Amino acid sequence: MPSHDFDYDLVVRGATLAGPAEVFEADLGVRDGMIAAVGRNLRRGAEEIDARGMIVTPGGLDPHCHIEEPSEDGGVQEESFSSGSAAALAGGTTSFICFVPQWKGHPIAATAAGYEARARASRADYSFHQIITDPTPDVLEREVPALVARGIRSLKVFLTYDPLRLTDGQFLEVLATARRLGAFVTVHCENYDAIGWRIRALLEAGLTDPLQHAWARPPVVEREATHRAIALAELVDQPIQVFHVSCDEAAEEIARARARGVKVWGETCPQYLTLSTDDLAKPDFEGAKVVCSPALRAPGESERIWARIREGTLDVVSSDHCGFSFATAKRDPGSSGYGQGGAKARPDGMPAFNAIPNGVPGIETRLPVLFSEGVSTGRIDLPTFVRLTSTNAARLFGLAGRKGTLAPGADADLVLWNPDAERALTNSDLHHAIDYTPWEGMRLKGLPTMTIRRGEIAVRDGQVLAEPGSGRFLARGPYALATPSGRVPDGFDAAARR
Ligand code: DUC
Ligand code: ZN
Ligand code: ZN
Repeated sequence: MPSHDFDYDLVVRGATLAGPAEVFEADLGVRDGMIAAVGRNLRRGAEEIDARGMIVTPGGLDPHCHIEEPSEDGGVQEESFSSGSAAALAGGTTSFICFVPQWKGHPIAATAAGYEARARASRADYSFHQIITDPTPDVLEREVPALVARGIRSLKVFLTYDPLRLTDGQFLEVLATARRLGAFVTVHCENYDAIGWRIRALLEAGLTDPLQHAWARPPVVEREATHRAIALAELVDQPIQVFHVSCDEAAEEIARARARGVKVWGETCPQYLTLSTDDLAKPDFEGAKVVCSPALRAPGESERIWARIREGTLDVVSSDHCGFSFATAKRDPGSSGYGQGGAKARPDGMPAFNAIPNGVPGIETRLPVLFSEGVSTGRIDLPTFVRLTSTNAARLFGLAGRKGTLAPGADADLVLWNPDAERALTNSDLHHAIDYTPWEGMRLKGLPTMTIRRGEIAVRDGQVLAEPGSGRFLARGPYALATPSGRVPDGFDAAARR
């Protein structure tokens, strides 16, 4: 509580405030961890921050990151909740949503409690998407409703990856379950059989380099699965988000569906906005650093993704943070479920492209790279940056009003930016547990100088002050965006009868 001498616990004074709709000069007053007032000449706070010359945005909400995920063989990703959340905060992200795994043949309960216990070490606020790999009647009728009741209100399905993928029939059952429960569904869209077929042919031809990861899963593979996922969601009348759109062809499917009124949204990631197959083609296995799925695309494709952002088809930029160190895990074909088609070693001992664990680390660099490449270059304006990095994810995942806004009543999650500061990005400055960044050496213009999480200074000048365990679980209740549109073919609602 503020003492009687002060009206606020904290006042951020004289900043340029950048919200989702406008940019304006004002002071911002914080009380009890929440934004209490926005206006000129606010009365005194117990703590005052002189933010003249700075831009203040809402704290980032990263709705797609893989942190400390266990693999079925007993391993665990090296990025812990402590290191991953320190990295998030240092890069201006104050909350994130990560994934509770499920193994085929096992109930959700076999993984959920252990994973949720690990997450309590987070320094940033967090929530979960539940991955569904084995939608048995017990999972759909008993376990998922119990999760939704506890505030875990989004499901994630994969249409590819050996241990994770669902058939179309299973996907339909998940969509129908989500609809009944008012949950939201996110989808990894790539065609499993097409990728397997291409992988076998490439390996038979002796083509095993990291670049061939992209050859195994060209845009048509993503476009087909995006089209199919949307069509099945339309059939059920269940809102979905297509994760990590990498190419214009897939974005086009989303734009067409939205034009006919389907409740579908699209996400992309900094890697698809800034990197390309040129990075995958780097010699000495360096290309493995950017093996992720969907794959990086040809140079030039990223400008089309920027254009899809500006037209509003893609309205979230997540990190899809999924770190595997270059010296260890990226060379270990057994170290992740994120691979396909068996573990093949090459004569030089390195894994063939299909056995390299998929993923890039980016939870700390997401906002600075997007600010520099988006705002500082003039590709997007500040409100668009805010919507892409926090507001739209909050709307999609049931956190609107609480996260992603500078309005009174929201959590006081703030990032102070120096728009003129410049620095070359280098991994030794980052806080994640991974031994490289795909953006090594990139010149950044516009840097976060302070991150405030629920009114407390969590990071100042690169030093993380928030303690492990200080993050809070974000339970999510029902919300309108996740409700169906009311349109089903022939007026026959198959999902309502399940
Ligand atoms: N893609 C990745 O690159 N890594 C994790 C999962 C995914 O879908
Ligand atoms: Zn994915
Ligand atoms: Zn992912």
